[in-house]
Amino acid sequence: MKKILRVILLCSLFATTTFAQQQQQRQPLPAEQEIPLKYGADHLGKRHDAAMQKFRDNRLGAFIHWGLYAIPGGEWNGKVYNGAAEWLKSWAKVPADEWMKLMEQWNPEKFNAKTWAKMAKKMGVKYVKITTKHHEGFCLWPSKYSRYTVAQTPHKRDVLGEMVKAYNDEGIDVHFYFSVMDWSNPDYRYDIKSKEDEVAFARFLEFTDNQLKELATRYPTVKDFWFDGTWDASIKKNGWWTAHAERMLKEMLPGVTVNSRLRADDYGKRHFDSNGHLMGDYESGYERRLPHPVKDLKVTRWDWEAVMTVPENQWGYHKDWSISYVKTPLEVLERIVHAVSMGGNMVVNFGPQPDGDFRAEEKNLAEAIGKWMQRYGECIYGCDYAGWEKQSWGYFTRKDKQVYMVVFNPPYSQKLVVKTPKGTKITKAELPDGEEIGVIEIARNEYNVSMPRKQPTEPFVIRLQIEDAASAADKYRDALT
Ligand code: JFZ
Repeated sequence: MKKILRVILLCSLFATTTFAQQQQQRQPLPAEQEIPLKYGADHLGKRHDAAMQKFRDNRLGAFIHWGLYAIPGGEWNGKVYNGAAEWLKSWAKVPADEWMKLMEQWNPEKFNAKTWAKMAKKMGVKYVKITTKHHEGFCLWPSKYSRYTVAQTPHKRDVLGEMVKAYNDEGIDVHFYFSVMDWSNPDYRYDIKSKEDEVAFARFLEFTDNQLKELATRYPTVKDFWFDGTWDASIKKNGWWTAHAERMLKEMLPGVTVNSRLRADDYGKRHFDSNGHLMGDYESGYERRLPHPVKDLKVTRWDWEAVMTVPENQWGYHKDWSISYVKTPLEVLERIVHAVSMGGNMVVNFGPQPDGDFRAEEKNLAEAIGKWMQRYGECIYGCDYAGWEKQSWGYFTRKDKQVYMVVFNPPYSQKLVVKTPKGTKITKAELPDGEEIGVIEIARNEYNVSMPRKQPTEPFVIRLQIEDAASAADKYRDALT
């Protein structure tokens, strides 16, 4: 008997150590075991300053992918390419000088930044990310460091400047997308294999610094830089530059936020440094996909932002959307809620037409999302991960003492099951307009919330008022065993 007990004791000890070890592996290394890094994370943990809080509270954003690629719209020499339209130059192997002839056709006669800003406002987005320069190299601002800018087109206008002003006038924050990889610059290198590469790439990084400084100086209200095109070996071998670019922008623009995709550390490790710390201010790896709402809860430890296309994979304007599945407004909405329920932001992409107008599908989408946000936006803006167990009817979000149930799949039982964490009590359930909703406690930390009296015809929100019940008397007694 004693022997059996000893075996059990040993086994359970063994089990606890391995579990503890596993837990430790998923956390960053203890400080004394960390590798010294010159170009690792520039701060540890979430930022809590006002600018970062604003970034986080905004929650819903729009992406604008606009450039020369909008003109061919996925078609080159009579052939339609199914790949992302903004990559057409690469799919159709068009040389840079030939591609840049598209500048002669850049004349978006219907472009009106104020109309765009009104559309964004109506959609309920709190910020807009704009492609200042995509991989093709065409600049939406009159950069003095490049020959390929809006200023050298028949249209001539600084469309970026007009957008910044119009969005800001509507109270919408502007974020800049910037591709480091630049197909128009002969100094760009995919890798560094010779002295010549090194010299050319050093020139290229100086050019990039100049463009970044120019953007920060011309448009000082910019709130964020979202870097892209940073995956090549040339950048990974120059991690120092990514750390420098982050610091330079932060010195020029106090409070500015920078995405993790910019960064590489001393060893070329990207997004998370060699010690497991997130670089930049928020993780930007979720692209056209989202973390699993139960298995991937680790993402709630850092800030993150997902970006999403409406068709499967088109960012820039593509003339034929029938080549892939196009998400419905309800599907887009569910992804927005999904992201916020896990402490992330969601950015919905738009690819404006070459004439400066938006395609009908995008206008409809913006309107449908806006209508819902108008009614239920309180479960999105300023909300965060609630820490409550996921239920199959939908998602939880939280703001202070309010937990929002966002119901996408009401059950046949008409009872919405809610399980609260230990010590938390629901004191009231109501619709956003104040109509009270029945809620009964059916077991310890388990409730049935009723459906609204009027059967909803769209995803809806129930606001729960909560209380830490630590002080309240516990009416349930465990049986003595
Ligand atoms: C990049 C671009 O190449 C694309 O054209 C678009 O601008 C998009 C927003 O960003 O594409 C990527 C970049 C990174 C990943 C996927 C697509 N990624 O990390 O999964």
